[in-house]
Amino acid sequence: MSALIFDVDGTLAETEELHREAFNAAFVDSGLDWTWDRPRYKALLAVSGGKERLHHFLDRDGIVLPDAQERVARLHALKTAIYADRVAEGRLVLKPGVEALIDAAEAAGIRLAVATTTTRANVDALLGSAGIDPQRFETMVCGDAVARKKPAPDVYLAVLRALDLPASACLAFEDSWNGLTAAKEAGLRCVVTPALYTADEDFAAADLVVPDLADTQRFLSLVKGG
Ligand code: XBP
Ligand code: MG
Repeated sequence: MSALIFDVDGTLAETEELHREAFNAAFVDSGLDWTWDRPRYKALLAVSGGKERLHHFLDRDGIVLPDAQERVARLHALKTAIYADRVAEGRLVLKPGVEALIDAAEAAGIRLAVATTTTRANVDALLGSAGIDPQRFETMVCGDAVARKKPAPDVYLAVLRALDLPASACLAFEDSWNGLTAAKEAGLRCVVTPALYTADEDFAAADLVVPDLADTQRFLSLVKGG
């Protein structure tokens, strides 16, 4: 048996501009005069996880927020709701080759999984808007389910445990250095499709760097008979 393990943001779809838009909308709705433009968001993306990114922003900019833990959690919940609404409006499309690869893997009896830093709500919103049943993924491990987010390997190790498969029987798909590092530290081979905010990152550790996932048979051949 073998499996494909997908990252979400930047891999299934180009999502980070919509995340940035949702963060900024949450700031406005919360009466905060913060704005994350593209250069600032690019720098903040070094930290995976929306809540961790907010705390990093506060620390980096020396912003002291009373009850910061609670305020950040509330702010992130609002951002997540705004993001899900905008995804439901059809603002995102899957990246080239993603749906065909999912279909072909299933037809070949290759199992599917998700290993992401974002929330399950965001994954369901994206898959729902793309008309893909989340149940097609045998297991999904999302950011808050593990102690350490990417680049730590925790989400990938949790997926391998859930699949009861060795890393050698699986193939990971990522878009960022954080994600690639997490996959490699879990012992996985990893295909990288760089995204808008990650195109200039270091992918030397990747097993393959391709512009998109259109070459379905190439990826399936890497895990067939696994
Ligand atoms: C990318 C991330 C996430 C998103 C924002 O996740 O680091 O934090 O930027 O989503 P992935 P949240 O592992 O799928 O590339 O605000 O829900 O964290
Ligand atoms: Mg990603």
